[in-house]
Amino acid sequence: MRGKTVYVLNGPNLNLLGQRERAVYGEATLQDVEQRCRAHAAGLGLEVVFRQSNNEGELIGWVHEARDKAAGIAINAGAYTHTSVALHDALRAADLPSVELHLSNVYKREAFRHTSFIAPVVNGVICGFGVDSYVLAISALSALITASKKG
Ligand code: CA2
Repeated sequence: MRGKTVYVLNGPNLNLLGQRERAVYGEATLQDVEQRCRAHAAGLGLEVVFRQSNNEGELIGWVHEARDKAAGIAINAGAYTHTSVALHDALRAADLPSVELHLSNVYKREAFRHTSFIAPVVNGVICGFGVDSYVLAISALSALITASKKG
């Protein structure tokens, strides 16, 4: 049901979580992240559609789909965060409550990760808390959805 569904979208290379670069991204696999998201969302009365793609166009298609099927979007766009005008345009057009999130604190890292093409078109950004960034993003999304229903 649209009003209770949130899309949690994951961009390129996040399928490798828990397998490589554990010092940067932690031990959890993407499947572990999905389970954490589902459990946390259930406690808030929300259902999760959880997806990952290495393809920019597929991510954009899911943002379009969310417009009709979801109450909000949490997105870790991976490296597309720092490059994608197309994702910026899609999120702006979706016009849903939305949160950008990152596992790592991108501001402690290379300068090219300090720019987000997505941040200007989402409600807020969460980064640097590992898998908890997903949990925090879902909590924020839940509050945004509740507030948008009242408005
Ligand atoms: O910190 C994040 O969540 C990022 O979105 C992760 C992206 C990175 O490009 C962003 O700047 C910050 C990279 C995801 C790649 O994930 C990997 C996981 C394991 C091994 C290799 C890559």
